[in-house]
Amino acid sequence: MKSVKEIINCRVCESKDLYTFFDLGLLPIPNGFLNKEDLDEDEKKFPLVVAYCRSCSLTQLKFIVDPEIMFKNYLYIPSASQTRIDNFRGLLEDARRRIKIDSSSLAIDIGSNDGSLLSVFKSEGINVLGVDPAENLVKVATLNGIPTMLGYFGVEIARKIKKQKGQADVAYATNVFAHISNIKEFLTGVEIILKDKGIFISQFPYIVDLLKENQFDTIYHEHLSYFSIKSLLILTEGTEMEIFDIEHSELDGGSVKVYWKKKSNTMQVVKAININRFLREEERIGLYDDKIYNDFSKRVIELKKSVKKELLSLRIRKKKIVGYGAAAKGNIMLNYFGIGTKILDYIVDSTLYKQGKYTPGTHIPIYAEAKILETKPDYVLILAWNFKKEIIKKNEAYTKKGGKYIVAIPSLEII
Ligand code: JHZ
Ligand code: ZN
Repeated sequence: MKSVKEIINCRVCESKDLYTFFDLGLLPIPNGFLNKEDLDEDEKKFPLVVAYCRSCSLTQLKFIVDPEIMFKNYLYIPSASQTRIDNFRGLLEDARRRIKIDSSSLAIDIGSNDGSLLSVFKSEGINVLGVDPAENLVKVATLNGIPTMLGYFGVEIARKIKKQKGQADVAYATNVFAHISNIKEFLTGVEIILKDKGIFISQFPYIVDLLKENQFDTIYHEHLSYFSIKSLLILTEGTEMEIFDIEHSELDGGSVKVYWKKKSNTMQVVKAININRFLREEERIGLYDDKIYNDFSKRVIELKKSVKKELLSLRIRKKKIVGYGAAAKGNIMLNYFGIGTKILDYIVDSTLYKQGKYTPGTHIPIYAEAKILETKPDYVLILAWNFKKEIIKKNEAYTKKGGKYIVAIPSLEII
């Protein structure tokens, strides 16, 4: 694939009626952390433009970057955040409430990263298998005892799994559904790896929360699609899979857990009630009209001005500010707002792989979390705002010494 491809037809319904509502400009890929020796080199930047399909209501990127550039060597790991690990435990319980899972069951995680979700299953004696395209993470997961296949999930790898490992009782895709270009082929793959009575659970940030809470920084090159429930239902029409339940979750500032089964599976389900509730709410807030998208863009432009103004005024008063959480979304905020080393001295992050590196585009150095107490900055800008609670709780010692926090999403707040 060429390094960037323009999208003309909607990924779900093929319509050309894509309404571009927000353009963040040219940005580096959000997990493209740099080594010191790379800092003088020309960094690749890619367009970040988002559009809404007026026909099926799928929000999607107008330009997609070659996945090999983004995922081959991947520095994001879910296990760096306790809240995420807790959510993984919940996902096992979610499955258990719907099907029988025991030591004869197989759980497959698509986009299994370092194997964190499957570790929960393994610790309970359940058979596991991961699939992930990141060479570095497949090595880590395998070393941790989580068997993991290297590759992008689709029909081909699904056939291989079915032949070599058998079919799954439960399959997951957490924060990976949005990353898939050929989503129909992906669902065909899911159908292949599932037992007839098996279920598939996908979890991803929900477009309604994104728009309502000004979460513009979760729009980035990795996230090709921002699903509404309506668009998901249209997607399933041409596949062998169907949705039988949906739940909202607080994770990542608002995400949805979508439960799927094979159309041929006649198990008893709650289906219509929950799904219709989501559809009614989408209709009520105007998710199928341009206005909500235009209003969002206007608010984000205002947010950019107010946050930048506040940070600059603190710097003029010689206040020391640092960042917390070198999240992908953090890199979008820093680049789009134009926050660099003149504003932030450094960023801390619990991910070992990110420490010692520099943020893409803005070149801010990343250290371990302990640096906050060593240097006692006046303000900490929480870039991983989705984990605000966990971060503030963990840093009581800093707060006790008079440390303050700044959060920019959903709106500017000083704590
Ligand atoms: P976090 C990733 O985005 C990438 P990111 C991906 N594309 C996706 O879809 C989303 O996740 C959901 C650090 N941290 O998880 C760890 C601390 O240092 O919000 C992480 O680097 N101390 C797959 O990167 C970052 O913050 C802490 O106490 O935006 C959080 O990144 C905690 C809680 C976190 O995902
Ligand atoms: Zn569409």
